[in-house]
Amino acid sequence: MTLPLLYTYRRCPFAMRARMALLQAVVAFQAHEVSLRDKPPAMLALSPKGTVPVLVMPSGAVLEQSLDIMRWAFEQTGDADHWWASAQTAKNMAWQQACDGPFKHHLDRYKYPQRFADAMTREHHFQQAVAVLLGPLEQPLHTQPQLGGVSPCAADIGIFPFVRQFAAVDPERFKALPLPAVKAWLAGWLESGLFAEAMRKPAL
Ligand SMILES: N[C@@H](CCC(=O)N[C@@H](CS)C(=O)NCC(=O)O)C(=O)O
Repeated sequence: MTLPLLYTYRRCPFAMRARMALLQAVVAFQAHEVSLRDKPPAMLALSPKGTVPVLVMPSGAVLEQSLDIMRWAFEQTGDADHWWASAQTAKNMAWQQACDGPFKHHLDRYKYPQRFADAMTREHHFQQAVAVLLGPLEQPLHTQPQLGGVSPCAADIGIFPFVRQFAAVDPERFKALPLPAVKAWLAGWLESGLFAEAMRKPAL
């Protein structure tokens, strides 16, 4: 094995952000698309927790958290464009934590209500997802196009795949939200070349 090997799942937002960081940093890697229902034994042997993404270095070292893979990717080029550094401000770290913590919690229960024994309604989780992340994000994205400022940073690609997932549950409902800056930011990322490249179907 000469290139780092990324165990990935195309539609997983954690894996999307890892792939986008590797592509943005122009770090060559080999991708292994996995089935979450039938995970490769080689991946489970290296990372028994069984989530993707997992990055295996030629040295055998393993990174099994998407944010660690992103940091590693940007470090390989000395973070030349400051994508990682700009994501490490107190504000951007707080956005990332709000995304991965409370927003993801409500997103999962809004998207997959049947998977959770939950006393709260789907509507509650929709409203809370807006309250903990999307509503508050409107203000910074109203004054600057990206969380990185004029240019994007790792927080932009770290967060938008989850907002994409939220929007896709009920696109009409998302479209009706009074959050023009968040919607424009998401639309920009969905149309970006980086996202298109990260979502390219693996060759069969
Ligand atoms: N904290 C992990 C979370 C990764 C994660 O939860 N990935 C999901 C897919 S989106 C997964 O692999 N779930 C395991 C499964 O569904 O069996 C990270 O940031 O990489």
